[in-house]
Amino acid sequence: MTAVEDRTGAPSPEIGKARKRKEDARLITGRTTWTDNMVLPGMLHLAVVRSPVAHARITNVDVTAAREAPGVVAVYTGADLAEEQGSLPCAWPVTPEMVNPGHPSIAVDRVNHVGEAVAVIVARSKTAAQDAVELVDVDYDSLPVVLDMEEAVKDGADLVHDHLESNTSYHFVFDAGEMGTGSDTDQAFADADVVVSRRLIQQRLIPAFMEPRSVVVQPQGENYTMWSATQIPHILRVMAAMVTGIPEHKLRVVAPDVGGGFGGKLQVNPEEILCLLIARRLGKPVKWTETRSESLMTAHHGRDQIQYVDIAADREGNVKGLRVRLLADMGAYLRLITPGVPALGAFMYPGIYKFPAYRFECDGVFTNKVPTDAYRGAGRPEATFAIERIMDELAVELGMDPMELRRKNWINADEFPFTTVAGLAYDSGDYETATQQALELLGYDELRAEQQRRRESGDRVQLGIGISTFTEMCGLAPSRVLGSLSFGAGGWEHAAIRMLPTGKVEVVTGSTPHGQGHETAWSQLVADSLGVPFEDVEVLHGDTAISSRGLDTYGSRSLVVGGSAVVKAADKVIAKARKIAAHLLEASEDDLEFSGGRFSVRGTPGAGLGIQEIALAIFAAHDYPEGVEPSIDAEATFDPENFSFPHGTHLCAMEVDTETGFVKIRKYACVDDVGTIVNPLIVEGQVHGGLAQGIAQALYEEAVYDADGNLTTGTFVDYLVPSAADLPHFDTGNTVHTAPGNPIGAKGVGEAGCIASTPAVVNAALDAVRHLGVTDIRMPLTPERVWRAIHAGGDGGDRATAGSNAYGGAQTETTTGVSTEASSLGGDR
Ligand code: MCN
Repeated sequence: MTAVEDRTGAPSPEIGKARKRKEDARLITGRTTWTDNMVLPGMLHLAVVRSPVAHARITNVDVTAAREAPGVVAVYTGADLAEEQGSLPCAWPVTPEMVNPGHPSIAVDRVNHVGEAVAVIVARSKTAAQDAVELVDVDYDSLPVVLDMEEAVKDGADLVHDHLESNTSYHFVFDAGEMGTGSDTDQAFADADVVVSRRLIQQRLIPAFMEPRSVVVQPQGENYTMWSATQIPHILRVMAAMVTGIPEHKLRVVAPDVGGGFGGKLQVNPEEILCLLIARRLGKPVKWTETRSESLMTAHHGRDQIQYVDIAADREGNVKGLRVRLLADMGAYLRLITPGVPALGAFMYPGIYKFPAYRFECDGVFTNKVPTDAYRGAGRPEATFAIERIMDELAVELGMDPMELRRKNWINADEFPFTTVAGLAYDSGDYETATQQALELLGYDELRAEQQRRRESGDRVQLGIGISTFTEMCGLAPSRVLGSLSFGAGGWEHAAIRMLPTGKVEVVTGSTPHGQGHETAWSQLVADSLGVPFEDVEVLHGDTAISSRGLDTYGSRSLVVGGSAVVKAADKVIAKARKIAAHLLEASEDDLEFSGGRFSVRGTPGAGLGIQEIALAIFAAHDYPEGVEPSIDAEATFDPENFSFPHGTHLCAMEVDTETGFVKIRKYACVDDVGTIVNPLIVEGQVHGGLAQGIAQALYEEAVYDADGNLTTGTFVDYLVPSAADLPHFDTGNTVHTAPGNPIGAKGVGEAGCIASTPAVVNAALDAVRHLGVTDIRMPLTPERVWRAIHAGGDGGDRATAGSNAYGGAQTETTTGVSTEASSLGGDR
């Protein structure tokens, strides 16, 4: 029985039904309006002149030729817009001392990464604008390029922002001993029998959403409408109003159907602000749509951290302490939540284990690269990778089975709710049951036997099994908690439900789907809550003129927070309809039962009224009770008390060809617990999508810069986003432990697969070749790296750049020369 059934007492025919998504027909047949499809009378087109150098003073920008080019209406430089452009916002000052250098939408006198805007062309056609880009002549006076974080934090290092004292933006610390959630970490390490230390690399990734970023701004007198392929129309409206000074009530932001975001569209983009400024100046509609190369080069990137991880344990395998030190690459500027990403991860490093002591430190470091920011999981994949990798390393050190080590240390089912050493109260779950099911799905015992046979026979193809038993914090979330973490916004969500005269239902949500299928899932929630047919529900979203309040979609928060607001609004609708029904049925409200969309009088089976009939009656409003307004609608805002904590066990069986370094996922099995499942088809799809991205980090994707700060993976030829054909079949399953913190009982699923899968894949590869002396392989596990790790030791080294992709080509240059030696920053081995 689900929490929703508990709540209404009514049968729940929709919750749990694998409905096909109602939005898909228009999306997959192209019968929708993407932002770039918008055509407005007199609309002008923007193209951006971008810096080809990573760090330089701008000494001159000559736009004369561009201004005279055919079709060009105007050309603006940073100097032209300096007075009005303000600074792009950073909404997460993780420490009071955090240094934020500010971020102009268009560079004025210096550039700090390749791709930064230095001029913008406005023309009557897109091609005219793009052609004129070539005619802008910019003189740069080069400055030293800072790329390597370990170098950047040293005394005397070259500076990204030379008016600052160092390249460190902030130093964030969570010390469980000081916070009172754990014991003294240094003491725990001093007392431990065994300490294992690793330096792990979270490579830089690029959110490769299908629809490129695109924005159209239409000025109408003092009013502006902005259409943008964004995940955050509500937040964008607030931020854009603050940056440009356009009054918030004069600015409408619309996110039409949006083709994916993965965190990459959780941003206030320079081009969104430029479109507003230029539309205001010219009084004409303007449009900007990026090319794919612009997207890869300038949309914010994800991950890019160096993790120094130490784990302490006794000889029996009881974990005693965890120490994490991070260098987190901010890139050249702090974007919307750049500094918060690693800080959010801080709370997840202990994973599902009962550590008595924990200390986390992070330096946010400026480099001359594109800023990093949210990317599916944002902080939690990095944390999960670190803990699941180091648990395996500890198991090797202790000579223990890695699953036995996990079992020995994880939180048991009867210990929930459990407050971890990081201070989070995990809500519900059962790691053992999920693990058992996953082991069966994988066929663990047979694969272990095969692994043994291959090892003994010295087979060229070795087999490994990787484990990731994970949890994550999602459903972002309680406004007070986010406030205590210095996040600039709250975590509530808003919904409104209107019963229309014909009995149809309009649902307005502050959630902003960009591929997650909210129209379908929210219809299921409302159909069950109000007892109306699924087809009678319409879900409206993504337009601040229609859904005026909302905090949008990210952090796997929409069902848990936004869906709960919908359920809460439905409760209010039922309460109001009950008053009207009691009046019309001449019965007391207390004598009415509501089930299956119908109010009936207890003890009088024939007497009843459907909620959809009541909607028509109240529209006519000929007969309704005193003190009741003649409408059936309601609004609700839901702000949960806690995050939700999905968990699961992910297992990967991996074949490694020891002669070529090629790896192949033989089998992938996972069992996830996301509480009440509203739509199993959507949940499975979300898990599949997340797995694709998590596996892609492990095996394929990496943003690489050369020594001058040029992105050498600026096309999909070099930045390897896997297709379905590159991925294995996934054997998925679920356990259900409802979340006590929301009326649906749900936990988020949007990021789970991405968070869990990366360490499972890397652990599998290592498990296959560990007997050959390999202790680490750097992601992505290209054949070259795997081969090098097997035959030359280390972690396979930096990725080749020029003239190469991950699957071969000449290695003519390496990235930033980061040492591949094990760290000396952690405890002793
Ligand atoms: N769901 C469900 N039962 C559950 C949990 C979720 O039926 N117990 C359904 C929900 O109703 C919703 C979907 O699964 O339709 C995802 O719900 P949720 O976990 O609440 O996540 P959000 O809707 O908040 O989506 C955000 C999440 C994130 S953070 C990223 S990144 C991501 C993701 O979703 N980006 C995506 N999935 C994506 N999917 C697509 N197609 N495109 C993206 O850009």
